[in-house]
Amino acid sequence: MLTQNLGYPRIGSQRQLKKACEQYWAGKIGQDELNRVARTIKEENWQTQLDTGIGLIPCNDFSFYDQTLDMSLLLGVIPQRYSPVLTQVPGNSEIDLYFAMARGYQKDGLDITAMEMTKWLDTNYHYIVPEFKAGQEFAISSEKVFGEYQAANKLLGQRAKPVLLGPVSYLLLGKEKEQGFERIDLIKKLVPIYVDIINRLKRLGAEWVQLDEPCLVLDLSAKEKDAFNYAYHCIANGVSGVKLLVATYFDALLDNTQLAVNLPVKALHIDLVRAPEQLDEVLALIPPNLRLSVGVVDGRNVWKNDYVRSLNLVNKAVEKLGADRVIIAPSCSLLHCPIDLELETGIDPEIRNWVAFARQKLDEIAELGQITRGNTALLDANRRAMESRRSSQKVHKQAVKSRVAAISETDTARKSAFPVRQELQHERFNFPLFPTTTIGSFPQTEDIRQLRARLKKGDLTIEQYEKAIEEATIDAIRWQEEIGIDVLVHGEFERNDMVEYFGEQLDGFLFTKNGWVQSYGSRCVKPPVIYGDVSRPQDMTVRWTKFAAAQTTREMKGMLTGPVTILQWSFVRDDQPREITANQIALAIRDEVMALEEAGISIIQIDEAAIREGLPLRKAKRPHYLDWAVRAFRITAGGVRDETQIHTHMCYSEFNDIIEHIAAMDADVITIETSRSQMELLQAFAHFEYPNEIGPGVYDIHSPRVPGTGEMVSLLARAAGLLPARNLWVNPDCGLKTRKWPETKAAIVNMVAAAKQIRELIG
Ligand code: THG
Ligand code: ZN
Repeated sequence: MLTQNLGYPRIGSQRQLKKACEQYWAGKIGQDELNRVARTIKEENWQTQLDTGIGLIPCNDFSFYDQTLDMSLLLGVIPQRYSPVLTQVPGNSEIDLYFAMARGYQKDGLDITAMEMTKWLDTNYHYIVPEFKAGQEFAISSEKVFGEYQAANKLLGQRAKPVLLGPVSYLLLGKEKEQGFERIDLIKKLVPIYVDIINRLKRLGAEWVQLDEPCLVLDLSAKEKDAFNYAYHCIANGVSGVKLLVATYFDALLDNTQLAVNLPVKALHIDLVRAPEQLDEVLALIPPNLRLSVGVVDGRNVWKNDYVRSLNLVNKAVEKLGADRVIIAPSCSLLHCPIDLELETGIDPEIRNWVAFARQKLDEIAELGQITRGNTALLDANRRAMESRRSSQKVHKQAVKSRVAAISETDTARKSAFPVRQELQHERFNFPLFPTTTIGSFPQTEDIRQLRARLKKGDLTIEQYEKAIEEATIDAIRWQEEIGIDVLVHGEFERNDMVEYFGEQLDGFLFTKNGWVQSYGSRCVKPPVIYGDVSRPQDMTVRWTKFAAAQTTREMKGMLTGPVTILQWSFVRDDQPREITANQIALAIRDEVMALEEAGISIIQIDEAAIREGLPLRKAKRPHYLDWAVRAFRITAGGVRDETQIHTHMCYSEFNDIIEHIAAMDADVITIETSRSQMELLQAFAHFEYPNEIGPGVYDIHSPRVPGTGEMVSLLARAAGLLPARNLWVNPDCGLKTRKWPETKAAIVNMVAAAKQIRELIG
């Protein structure tokens, strides 16, 4: 039986690509060195896959920043504003244009904004959104895919399989930058370019080409379905002698099954980890000759594969199709997994035996192939590992299960309704109109990062480390007092990441040393692994929050991450529904909230940055998710007194379709990212007559640009036109940790001045 992989992590096992890119951007290395690092990573990845014995091995899954941006360059979808990067700056080349599209270009007398970035379907990976205009033309504009195929072919021969984002998903995942057309109508102009690309790959020797069409698992309009038919019939007519594989992932095909199985291609890949139930329907409808790639090894999570379960699925497919029409594969690209479990020393050996990273998943795919060829000896060790995880005391904590089962309706609601709480809180705090605050983090300077690194290495004692963090915290507090912020934050200098920090302290979580996963560009995250029932052995944030509060007479916000965001940005258990895990985390965070209140903290922010991105891809599944997600948040906040003010924060997203659920969270104050959309987002809140208090971000922190007071005043005036002034707060967008101090200070000083002006204007 054939095996294949759909994509492999490209950051390098030591994050070599991150380091090389950042050095290139800083002008510390040249293009030759950057290319050398890239070549080494690609060759190592191919060699690893070759050694494992995988049948079809992907190429062009490498990217310097993002594979969707690679497609835009390949297809010539390059917005006009980037032309000067090549025409006006001698010495720049394609890679500089490419990085300019990804990151913007602010040097050589140019000031060009970056392209928009958004989440890749329901993952924590971000892609660069293609920008289309009405008269959009397409033309092959980069040689990368061909060069990469040739390099792979040299190493792998016929096993190298170029990967492209398919034409329909490429269009659907982009956006119109002008009015008066629909991007899906561009399919007619786009498809001939795909035909050219595939024919060129064929001439270079490609036997298989993989076209990713994740949009086949979304709710599609009739027109979008037609576009799939149109595109693939044109491609099938235009190319010959090359086998096309259409890859779908992250959910079931459902009502698109008929469409997908009848596309004129050689093979269809389906995700049987997210949606095992779709196998029956696909097998019932599959025409003769179409091969089926069964995604049975989880590309989105870190659990060791359950061979018995996978083989049940594989065998069912083989019974219907015969072994030569079935391909064994991971559920999706392995991009979303950490790279190599071998590099993790220091994980509890019992738990380690339940886990597989990308390299280990390749072995699993190869082993599943071997088992179907009769090597059943491979089953025993796997069975033992599964049994060990199912029955382990480390996973199952009766006390936690009982507590979740006992959550009552009163646990999920504040004592009084918001109007009562607002009265009490306004009396207690006596803030001016338009009170000022920030979202939580302050710049994580190189000095601060170094402290943590030195502590880990043993170059600093814990006392020395804490002393230095205390000093940074005090400095930040003094500065906030000086400039007159109303609600202070401690700056989070002691935290690495808003999820990892809590994962490190909660029971039931495992954290890794090197389990990096690409989040966007060179930025990576190290998601913790939730392996067991979650509980909170001791206070997590009280020490630092109390320390900070004691340095000032002003209000100090306690800062926590909410249960849905912790869940969303961790590797989660696959042996129980997500909502149960969310409730367990919610109880742990609730206990932390109560401990902060007990310690005298009167304003507590519970961030739910990721609540929107947890939304299921299919509309039909959304109401259930929103019910349990909102309930989990309400559990965290439900225990405090009416006078205690609960804040939450949500990142930039479309709120229109979920506004009633945001209101149902019933936070006293919500801060949202709005500055990039010029307060457009607030319209959803205004239209809904959102009852609670709200802090629309008044400046975009994603660039070092310092906003003027005037522009912030006019944004606030706009907000005050939409919502009652007594409900409005003043704050920036989130993410100051990625900024430097000089621009942060200048911008916040202007923001406080803006608050004063709007008070005079409106008060
Ligand atoms: N934490 C987690 N997931 C996230 C975010 C987060 N997903 C969405 C969004 N925020 C992604 N944004 C970032 C921003 C910065 C970084 C990562 C994701 C970052 N990472 C360091 C790097 O790659 O250099 C990691 C090193 C470190 O921890 O010091 O800066 O905030 N979980
Ligand atoms: Zn945010």
